[in-house]
Amino acid sequence: MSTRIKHEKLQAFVDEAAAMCGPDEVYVCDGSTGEYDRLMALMLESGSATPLKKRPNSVLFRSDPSDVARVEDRTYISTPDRADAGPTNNWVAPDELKATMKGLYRGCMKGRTMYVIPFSMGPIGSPIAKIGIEITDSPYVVCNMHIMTRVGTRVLEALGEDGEFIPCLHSIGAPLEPGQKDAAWPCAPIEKKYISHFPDENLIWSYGSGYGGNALLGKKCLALRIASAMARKEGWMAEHMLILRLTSPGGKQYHIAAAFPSACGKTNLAMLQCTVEGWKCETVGDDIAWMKIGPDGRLYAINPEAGFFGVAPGTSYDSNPMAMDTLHENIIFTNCALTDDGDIWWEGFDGPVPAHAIDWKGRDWTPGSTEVAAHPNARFTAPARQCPCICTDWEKPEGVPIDIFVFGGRRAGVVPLVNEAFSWDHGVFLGATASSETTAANIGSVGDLRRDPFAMKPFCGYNMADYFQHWLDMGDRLGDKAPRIFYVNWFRKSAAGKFLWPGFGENSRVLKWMCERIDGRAGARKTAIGLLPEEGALDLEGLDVPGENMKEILAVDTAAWKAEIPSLEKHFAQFGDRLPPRMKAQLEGLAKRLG
Ligand code: SAT
Ligand code: MN
Repeated sequence: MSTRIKHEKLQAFVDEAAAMCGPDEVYVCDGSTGEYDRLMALMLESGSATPLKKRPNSVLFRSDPSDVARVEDRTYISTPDRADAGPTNNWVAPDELKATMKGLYRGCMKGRTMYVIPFSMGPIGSPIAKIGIEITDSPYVVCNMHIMTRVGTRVLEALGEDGEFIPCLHSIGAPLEPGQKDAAWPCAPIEKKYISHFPDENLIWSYGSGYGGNALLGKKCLALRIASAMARKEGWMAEHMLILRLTSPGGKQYHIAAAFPSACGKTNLAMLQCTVEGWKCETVGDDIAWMKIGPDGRLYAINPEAGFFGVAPGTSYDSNPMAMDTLHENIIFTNCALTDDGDIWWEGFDGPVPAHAIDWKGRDWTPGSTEVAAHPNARFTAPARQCPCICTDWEKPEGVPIDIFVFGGRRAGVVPLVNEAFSWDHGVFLGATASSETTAANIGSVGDLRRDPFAMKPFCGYNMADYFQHWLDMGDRLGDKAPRIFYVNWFRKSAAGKFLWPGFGENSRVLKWMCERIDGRAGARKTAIGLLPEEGALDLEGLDVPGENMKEILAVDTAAWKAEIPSLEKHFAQFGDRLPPRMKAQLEGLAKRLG
């Protein structure tokens, strides 16, 4: 039984979508376990999902080989004025894009059910939360949304008869003719995929893909691209950041929000196991932070999501035991390999490599094969509440007060282990110029230097230069209550190509220094690029890192930094005169300090 809608505007959205897409049926989701089980049973029966004997209530999906990740070059920020999307976004005029997409949407749900998913990003009723309505023809999307967001009747109740919602329309773009057999993973070819955002109308239209951020519209589309544009208008922040709580041996809590480009260990940091004596880390969120200034003038953050959509390959008891212990039951795996005893497997999994498996394309796989068993972007969808180190306050409606912002990237050279910004403006400059070397997870040659400002390049729903200005404005409003800003690089390598810093749990030593800086208890030395830990200020007790390594990763190589200036100038030049003068002043200041 479909739930009844009592909201006129919502009913109109549903009616219009149904008239355009032409589904056989319309079903409004109630968010119940029964609903999840029914849809999952259908997908198990059709063969699009495979049950996993080893993990209760868990399944494996294999996507179409053409539909395995976000499609950035088919992702659009559609504003009436192209300049408002800025140089880092793809743009098509709203009228043109809508006309094209309406053509694709016409009759696209033929032979399928249209699901209406009321969802809340953030705990229902939180002053920071927002409600979205996703319309989709994919039961896989419905089940994933059940895990990743709060879904169903309780959201409709919160919406009432005239509450505000963000309409999100999604279709896999694969209508079914009568008698036509469905594909295991129906989707449209790449040239018909569109992930479109209309920030002026708070509207999302997605067509042709069933995978991750292309299809689970609450995540990157709503919680980052549309939310970032709303946040600017409304004076808050929507950031691509993990949130964690550190507690000192004395019981003092510190909250950290951190942004990293992909393949820099963000999920691992979110679930950090502290190696420094007496310190404890808890996870609030692993991907997105929504932050508002609270009544006391401090910045409060919520995790708008309810689950983790994590990269599977490389996740192990070595790299992230807390993630592994989240995955025992109630999980949707996508594009992982299947073992003969009914478990999942991926490259980097603990223990021996299976002698035989079924790879992500459904073929026999044996060790030594030239191809990987799990797709490099294979994923797990897991309820956050199952994480053993989930913070007791992770669903607190008012959020947690942020003390520290961290930016970072993967750099073999130049960038030291950690430095602290001199000021808010300098911190914004560090975020705006964040750089990382590409890995196998990115397109392009491995080791290329990329600038990914605030790790938001693929996710900022408006002109990135205006986004820098928004950060400056937020700092002005926060004044002396603003979080302190740090920049880290866990990935320094020796000339011989060996990592100089052990990373993982040992990164807690660096976080401890940050907390002590806040409290005025740890020393720093002023350098041209920022404030670095003074000799002896980093707690290295019980850590076996050679002194010369520490010296190298805490040194500032003036010549190497000077050589970065042209790349920084080029990066800023793309924003033309929209670049805030305060950012330009920061770059000039750096050049001057370097001499
Ligand atoms: O596929 S998602 O966009 O949800 C995940 C990611 O690419 O970071
Ligand atoms: Mn992300």
